[in-house]
Amino acid sequence: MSDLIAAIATPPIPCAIGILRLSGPGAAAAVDQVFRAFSGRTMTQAPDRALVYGTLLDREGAPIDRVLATISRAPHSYTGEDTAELQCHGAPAVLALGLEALYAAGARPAKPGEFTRRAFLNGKLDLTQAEAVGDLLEAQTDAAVHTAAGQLAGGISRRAEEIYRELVDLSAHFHAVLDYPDEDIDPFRAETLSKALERGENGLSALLDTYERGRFVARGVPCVLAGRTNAGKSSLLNALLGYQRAIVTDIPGTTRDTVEETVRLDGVLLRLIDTAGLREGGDAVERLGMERSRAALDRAALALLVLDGSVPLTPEDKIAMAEAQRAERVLCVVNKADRGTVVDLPALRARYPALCLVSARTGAGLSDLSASVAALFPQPGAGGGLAMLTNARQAQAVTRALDALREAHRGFLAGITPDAALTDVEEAMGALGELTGRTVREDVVDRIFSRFCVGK
Ligand SMILES: Nc1nc2c(ncn2[C@@H]2O[C@H](COP(=O)(O)OP(=O)(O)OP(=O)(O)O)[C@@H](O)[C@H]2O)c(=O)[nH]1
Ligand SMILES: [Mg+2]
Repeated sequence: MSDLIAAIATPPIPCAIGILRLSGPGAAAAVDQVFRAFSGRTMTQAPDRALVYGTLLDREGAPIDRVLATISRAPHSYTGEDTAELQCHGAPAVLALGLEALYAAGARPAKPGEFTRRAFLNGKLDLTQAEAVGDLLEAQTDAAVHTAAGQLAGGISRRAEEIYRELVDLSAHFHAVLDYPDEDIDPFRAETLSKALERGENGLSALLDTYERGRFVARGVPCVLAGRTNAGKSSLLNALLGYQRAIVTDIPGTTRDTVEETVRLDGVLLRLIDTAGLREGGDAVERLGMERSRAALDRAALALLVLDGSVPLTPEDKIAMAEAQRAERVLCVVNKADRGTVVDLPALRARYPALCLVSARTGAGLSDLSASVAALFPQPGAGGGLAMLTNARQAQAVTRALDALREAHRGFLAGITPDAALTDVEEAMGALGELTGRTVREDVVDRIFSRFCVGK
């Protein structure tokens, strides 16, 4: 049995409108204790989802604001329960008094994400949709908004559900054949099983293929600025950010620790990591910094390899060029173009198909750099097949389902009995159930919703 929860759903700063939100049994009755409609009618009598104008009262019954109240009755609400909203002036003190009055009227404070959690428990959203709500709140680019919106609209759930249903049919049919040998049921054909498994595998691996892009869109591309000391890595970071984030000097070894900032380049969100310049020697601090540089490169989807193009390449550039290969992709950035370029550009172009000539000092070439990054990470547009996996939990569930189906298929082709293969099919169904939340452990649910803010 669920109880009545209340929260302030808007940020605690003076703003145009602030919203108090309630969900659970008795929501309308609680509002009636803190709100007087100018019409004289109570909210318990008010029609569903109509805006009612009136006065908000504090817990002593003193008027504190003029507000709009609305009731959405179960099951036609965000949470699937009776819910109420009070749209007040966005005054933090008014909202705090209003919330206190709601507590006095029987509500208790909502926990982080509890409204959305209830929506999930009441079947209003599945787990991937609930996660999409979180992604939408945190979206920093157009593509991230579109991806979260696609997931919220059920893009992933639909694809997972199609595969799930096919596997349910398969195992139901099979159990029927096994359990009722005397009944007139179509015999189970090996070919049917094999085909169905193959369809499931194809669907799941297509879904899994969306993960890398989906993750980059939702969380940003991990991108490391690599290069020898004094190549201009920190200058480039500052130029891309548009302010002096990192210290720049002409002393080699200026940057010693990693510095991380997010930046949007042509719609691509980059988690840009400035690192200690790579060179032989250096003091103990610098050497530790270089270890961090290497570790960052190992995790990077992109290295921006910064070279000082105004002087010939040095042995330290060669070290940096080799280290940059640790990243999944390398974009070569030939810097200091304002001083003239003496490095052998054709030779570099032959080695690095993605290459840009820039000046971190004047800003020349930075728009080309943005375009080159965008070309490496094409962003999905609005409505363009947006069912993308965006987090590790989703990817792990799909991977488990796919592995189980492959196992079933392998075993089946190797001649193990179909009922043994079906055990693996059922394992795949379990993993798909976890993806959408049909079957999911309580602690996993806790973790997902604890990421949300109070009032969401
Ligand atoms: N003329 C010119 N000078 C630049 C440019 N970019 C950087 N510099 C200069 O090069 C020197 C080194 O720049 P940094 O950005 O500190 O180089 P870094 O690669 O971060 O160096 P470390 O942190 O020591 O590894 C500074 O004196 C900068 O002003 C550029 O595009 N043109
Ligand atoms: Mg630096």
